[in-house]
Amino acid sequence: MNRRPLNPVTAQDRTDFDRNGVVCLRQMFDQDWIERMNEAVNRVMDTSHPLARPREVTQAMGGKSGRYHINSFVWHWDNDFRAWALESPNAEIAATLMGADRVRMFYDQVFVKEPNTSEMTDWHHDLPFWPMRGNQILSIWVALTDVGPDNSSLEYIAGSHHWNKFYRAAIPDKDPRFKSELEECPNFSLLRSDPQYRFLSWTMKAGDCLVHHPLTVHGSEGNFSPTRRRAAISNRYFGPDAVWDPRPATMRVTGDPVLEAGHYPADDHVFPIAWDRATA
Ligand SMILES: O=C(O)CCC(=O)C(=O)O
Repeated sequence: MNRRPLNPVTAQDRTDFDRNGVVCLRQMFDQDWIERMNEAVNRVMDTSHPLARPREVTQAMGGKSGRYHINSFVWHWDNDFRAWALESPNAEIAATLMGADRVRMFYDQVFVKEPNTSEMTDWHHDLPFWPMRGNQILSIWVALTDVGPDNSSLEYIAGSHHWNKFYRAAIPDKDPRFKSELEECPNFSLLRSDPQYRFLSWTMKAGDCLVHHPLTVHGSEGNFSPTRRRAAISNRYFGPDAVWDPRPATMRVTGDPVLEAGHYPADDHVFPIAWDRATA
């Protein structure tokens, strides 16, 4: 399994990431990683591990077919996810795109939409969910299956990380604990013909990844393929400008770190160093 990205993250990738708030990187992970993580995802989807945090979106929404499964902070209790967080090319990709000498693991999330799953991922950006602030926080969404418009490709609004917006958190299963006074994120699915918005999405092969800024607005439609699963893992990493900001209506962090608000969260247990230029 490769430790370093199979292909270079280029200066053009960094420019695209800064400008659009998202970049698609092709084939950074070898096939062994993709096979290993697909097997791990199958295991995680049906586990009853006490630390598992499953969200069964289809079930919660009363859906009649398919399954939209989300699980978070899996690396805390699954060895394959731990290796994926700390020993795969993920962290180096994060550091390169952030321009950071050192990054820490924040958390991981599994997103699986089985064939014939109509539940969408509502348009949102990530930062309002998190007890964290900063510009150097990003997500690497790695496709574990081929993904296209029919099976729920992830879509972005280019440049939305520069809008100076902080939309209300929106969870696909509409969990009321995330309600807040913040402005609601528009449903951009209804605004596709509005020329002021540039929609970005990619047809992806398993092993391609999307890297996005925490304020880039994104979402995905259902998986309307009758045969093709869509599975991805999103790993989030942060760099030196991140600060702990435990606001109301933000997610609980597995491990329940006790940290000082307004400071860099240097907790080696909950947020271990995943990549350091000095030792890489
Ligand atoms: O896979 C999806 O539909 C949602 C992914 C997402 O919102 C994320 O990785 O931040």
